[in-house]
Amino acid sequence: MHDAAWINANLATMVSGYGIQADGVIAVTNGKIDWVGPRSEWRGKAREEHDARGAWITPGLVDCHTHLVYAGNRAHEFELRLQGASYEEIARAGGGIASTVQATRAASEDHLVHLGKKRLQCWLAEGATAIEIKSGYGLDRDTELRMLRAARRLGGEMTVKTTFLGAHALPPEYAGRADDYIGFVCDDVLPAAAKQGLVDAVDAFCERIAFDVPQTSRVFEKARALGLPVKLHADQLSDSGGAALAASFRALSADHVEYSSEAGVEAMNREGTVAVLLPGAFYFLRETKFPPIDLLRKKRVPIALATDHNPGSSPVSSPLAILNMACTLFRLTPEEALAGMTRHAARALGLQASHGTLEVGKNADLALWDIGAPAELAYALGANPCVGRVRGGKILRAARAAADGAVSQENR
Ligand code: DI6
Ligand code: FE
Repeated sequence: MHDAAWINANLATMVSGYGIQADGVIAVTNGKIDWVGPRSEWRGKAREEHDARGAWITPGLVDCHTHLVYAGNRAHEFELRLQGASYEEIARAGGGIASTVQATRAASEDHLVHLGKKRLQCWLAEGATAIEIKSGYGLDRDTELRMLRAARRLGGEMTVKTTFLGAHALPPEYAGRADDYIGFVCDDVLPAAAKQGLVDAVDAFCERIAFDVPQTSRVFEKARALGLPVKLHADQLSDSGGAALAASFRALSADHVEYSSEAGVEAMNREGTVAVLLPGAFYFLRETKFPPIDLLRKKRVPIALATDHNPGSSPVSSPLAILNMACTLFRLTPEEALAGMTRHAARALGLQASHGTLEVGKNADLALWDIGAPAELAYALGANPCVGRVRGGKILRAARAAADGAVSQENR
């Protein structure tokens, strides 16, 4: 006897390609998927049987790169940029990340949780069941730890993976002393955060406006010593050798990678490092340098997608909009885009054993959609078709229809 089953559903299992199972059934027990297949072969019984009424079911979306916890916003900088200032100019003039650091340092943990919860509603409404949240707007011990604790507290809403990003920017009190700041991060903040069990992975911003390769390596050496996996903001604004550096530490992912070289991409392939593309930042900063998509495809580097939600370069709170941007801006196929927010995103977080596909043994984290075909998830912009979300086998909420799915007449 299964705990629950969804019948009369079309499944995009995402095991390979879309992995389509038309008129399928998915059953769950103890929070795990324990049967997936065609209705014609379903002989099981479930304590709760849900009629999905023709809805499509995909794995819950996984957003593998966000800076969701912070205070304040940067709408004013948006206005400045529209008058001609560049993102780098604003950062060099003391705005940018530094202005969010100021606001975040002044915010209590409860307030950060409150703001985070409010933001998270958009991800919940669009079928996300897992999200990564970085620190990096504290840049001092107390605030970095506070951000990570706040991120952990958001774990009641969905699976949250926390990433320590102490090496995000140079705080004003360390102006002109980047090496000293890296020492402080490695000897003080990171060990303290790790000791309190607040860190699932370690990230850094390797860029000419942030930290160079030797500084980033020091942070990664420390992560390795603490037994923590790494990921990297790599080659976003220039070819800083970030992709190759990430790969040399067997990073879970190298993110952005617009300027990554062929050697960098080859190294990622060798070491199994996922490329995380962030079209929201590309769009918002009006970048023109495209990530090396064909090379990533050719070298068989898995391509994940994420919102990069942050107040400076990607104030995007819609995973579905990112699917669309990945196709429109980067020419990914809708199938690649959906795989990028499910299967490959799970891998970028080290969650491939439990998330990202509809397979026996994985967590019963599902999203139900009022669509006629999975390509619609990437095709339409601004019309949220999510009609249900299941986490660990439990129905969490319906965005706008019955909790067990309801597909409109025209999509049957
Ligand atoms: N790269 C980004 O795009 C964000 N951080 C990073 O390392 C920007 C963060 C911000 O501008 O607040
Ligand atoms: Fe980022």
